[in-house]
Amino acid sequence: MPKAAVCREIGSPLEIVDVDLQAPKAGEVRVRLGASGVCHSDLSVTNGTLLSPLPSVLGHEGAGIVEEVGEGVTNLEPGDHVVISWVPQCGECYFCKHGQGELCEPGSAAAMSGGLLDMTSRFSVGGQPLFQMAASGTFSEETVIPAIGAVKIPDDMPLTAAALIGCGVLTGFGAAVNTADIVKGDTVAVVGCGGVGLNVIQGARHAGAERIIAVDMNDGKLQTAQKFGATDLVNASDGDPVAKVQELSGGRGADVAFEVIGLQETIDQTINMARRGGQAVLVGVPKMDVMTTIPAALGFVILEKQVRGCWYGSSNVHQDIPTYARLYTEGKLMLDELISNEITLDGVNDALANMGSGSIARSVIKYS
Ligand code: PAD
Ligand code: ZN
Repeated sequence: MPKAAVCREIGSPLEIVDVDLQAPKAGEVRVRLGASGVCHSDLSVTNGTLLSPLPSVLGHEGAGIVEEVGEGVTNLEPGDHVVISWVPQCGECYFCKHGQGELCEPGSAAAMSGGLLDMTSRFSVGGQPLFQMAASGTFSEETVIPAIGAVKIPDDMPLTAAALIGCGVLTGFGAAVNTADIVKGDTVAVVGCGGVGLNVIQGARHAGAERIIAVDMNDGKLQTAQKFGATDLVNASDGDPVAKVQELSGGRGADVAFEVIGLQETIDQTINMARRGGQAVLVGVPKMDVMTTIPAALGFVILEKQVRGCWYGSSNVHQDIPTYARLYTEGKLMLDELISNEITLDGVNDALANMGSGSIARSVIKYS
């Protein structure tokens, strides 16, 4: 019986309990988790910002080893090391065929349902079914997921580092290299320098941005941002961050500005930080009733600004996960540096509570 962290209702701490896990059905695999990162989206489920069916095994940023494969699975075998994709990508639907695997039709439906591709979950406790967050459920020693949601990585890659690829890197790095059109020499602003924002920063550097302005309210987060490639640091509590970014970019604003928090105020700031003709990329997931208040004519039409939503870094996980594993091996992707805290599953509630602390980039649960 695997031990798992279950969110029963909004506002309550996660319960650490032994759960029942069904065997993989056709097209599914059972994965023994090596590690799982703790992402702000997990916290957002616990406080009701992100709507997800409950009760549920949370966690969606994981890596592990395949233990068992269901009928018809040909792409994986027991012993394979994998990163879990929280949008399983089928490669065959309209969106996958149009280069937008992050919007995969069956994968998105599964992720939203709290189950797998047939919309049912494999977890239960005392006979009561438990949903699994985003077709994953990585706050568990073991999980069952669709085989198309498990992407093979080299056996010698540490699973703690690999886990971070599953959400923070695919989303953050992907926002910079896939969603945005950064060109060499660009000035970029990144608003929010947590686990995802730090990956936007390293992605922007990889894409050739010359100036990377990190904006946060916490000096500890800004210091970490500098290690990941930020060239200028703006503490948003010290005055208007929009004016500061404009001042740092010759009065023009940033070629590309990223919002990586999920608040109305910072979304508006980010759109205002983008230069005329520039891009604002929205990564942070706000509460469902949050509206942006930017005027249509001056905000978008006359200044010709583009606003792009970014889901899962516009990633093709089957291509991008192996690429990120390779970049890590080549020393071109900082993953170990993202891990500020290795914890056990029992420490997950503390990790969620401490997410705002300046010394934390990512807490990572390490399973034995
Ligand atoms: P995090 O909590 O690690 O980082 C958030 C950062 O924002 C912290 O460094 C805070 O100090 C900073 N911050 C908070 N308020 C302000 C403010 N007013 N001004 C400036 N800085 C501030 O979160 P994370 O990096 O794990 O996640 C960030 C967001 O991205 C969150 O909304 C999460 O749900 C979302 C996300 N989106 C996707 C996607 O596909 N779009 C995927 C994964 C996560
Ligand atoms: Zn996440």
